[in-house]
Amino acid sequence: MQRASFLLSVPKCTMLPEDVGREVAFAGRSNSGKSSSLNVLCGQKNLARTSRTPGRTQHLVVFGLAPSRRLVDLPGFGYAKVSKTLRSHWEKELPEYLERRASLAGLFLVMDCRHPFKPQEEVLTNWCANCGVPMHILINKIDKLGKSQRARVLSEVSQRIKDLGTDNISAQLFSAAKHIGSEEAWAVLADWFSDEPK
Ligand SMILES: Nc1nc2c(ncn2[C@@H]2O[C@H](COP(=O)(O)OP(=O)(O)OP(=O)(O)O)[C@@H](O)[C@H]2O)c(=O)[nH]1
Ligand SMILES: [Mg+2]
Repeated sequence: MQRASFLLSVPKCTMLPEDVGREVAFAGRSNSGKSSSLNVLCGQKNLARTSRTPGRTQHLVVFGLAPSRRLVDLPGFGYAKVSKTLRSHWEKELPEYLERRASLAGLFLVMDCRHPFKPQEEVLTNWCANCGVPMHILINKIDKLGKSQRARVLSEVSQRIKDLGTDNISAQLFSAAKHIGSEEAWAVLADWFSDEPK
């Protein structure tokens, strides 16, 4: 992960690198901390660009880890102020990426712990449950919560997953700001990127 380096940034799935090997994508609402989480897990401060202003990541941004192993930082969804044209572009492009990308080994869904499971997050989670694409939820920004609130949000999210009756979705508490939860997340990535058959 520490050797991750920027490969390319593209507005369309058709411009992505060849669809071989394995890829893990970071998805979630705008401003949930996708780019920050990716940086923390790669141990590099400024690998993916982050910002206080939602709508920062506007392309599919691809980072290479090793030959045929990639991370993809996806544009966030749910940000009303992004132009209508850009929003409708991503509403088409994101499903295209999720449905067509054969090398997609799994999705990291980065959620803000203060309001988990907004409608689009629900849609994405249901989609993964139905298609069997592995999903790992980072319940991010837990530095904003006290101990009992952390436990409550984890149990709420775990219950939602249980209700879906699937075993390809998992969740954990995380804080990109305070570097909490990296070991658990690395273990998931190591599993998804391993050479074992999918
Ligand atoms: N307190 C706190 N702030 C965080 C955490 N993770 C990210 N942030 C802040 O949240 C804001 C958004 O972070 P980004 O990583 O740019 O979010 P993103 O999901 O990539 O956003 P888009 O690219 O716009 O979709 C920044 O101001 C980060 O510093 C966290 O764990 N705790
Ligand atoms: Mg981003």
